[in-house]
Amino acid sequence: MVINMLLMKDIIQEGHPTLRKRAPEVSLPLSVEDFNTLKEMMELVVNSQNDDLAEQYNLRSSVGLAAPQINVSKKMFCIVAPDEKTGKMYQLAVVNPKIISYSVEQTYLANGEGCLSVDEETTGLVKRSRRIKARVNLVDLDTLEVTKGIIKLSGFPAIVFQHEYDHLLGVLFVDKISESLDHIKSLDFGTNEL
Ligand code: UDB
Ligand code: ZN
Repeated sequence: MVINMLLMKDIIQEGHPTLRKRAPEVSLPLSVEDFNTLKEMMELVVNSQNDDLAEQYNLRSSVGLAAPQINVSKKMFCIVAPDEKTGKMYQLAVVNPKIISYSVEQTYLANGEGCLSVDEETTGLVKRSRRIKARVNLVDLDTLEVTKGIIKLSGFPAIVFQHEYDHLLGVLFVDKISESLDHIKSLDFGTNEL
């Protein structure tokens, strides 16, 4: 029996004060409550990439979700996003991330970014670092294990990571929109469909 499935109605929208707060760190070891929250967030993102479930529950095909977006002001997020070169899926449940280095080289999604917490029509070009290195706690949602580590990401997964990380700082992509980024090599990666 499905008890607690997150839906689009559970995602708060621009204008809600929680989206503008700097989220406090999650206390470790992870509480059962925080673990369950992460698991529900991951389930929504995974379900949103399933055509049948997306249609049934009216889900926007999503690549990431940060806890403040469901009105939980804590430093945690989920990512389910492909490497645009290899197609390899990165599925990450992240707690207390800290980006420790940013490549000088920048990039942006040629089709622009959107956000689950911003109305669907709003998109814009956002400059991001092409590669990042972050200190993270990765949560295994099957075993409850939390592993401290350093991850390096590049391309699309790095863009998603930076977008979700911004949510933990109270920053939205609309704060960062540029008119033209013609001087930077873009990541033009299909349409905005998975
Ligand atoms: C998304 N999806 O999930 F370039 F295969 C967006 C929405 C807001 C349009 C649903 C998305 O960008 N999908 C996508 C894009 C591609 C290629 C592809 C699929 N988010 C997550 C979000 O709002 N998290 O807070 C917005 C993304 C914009 C850039 C990174 C995250
Ligand atoms: Zn977002």
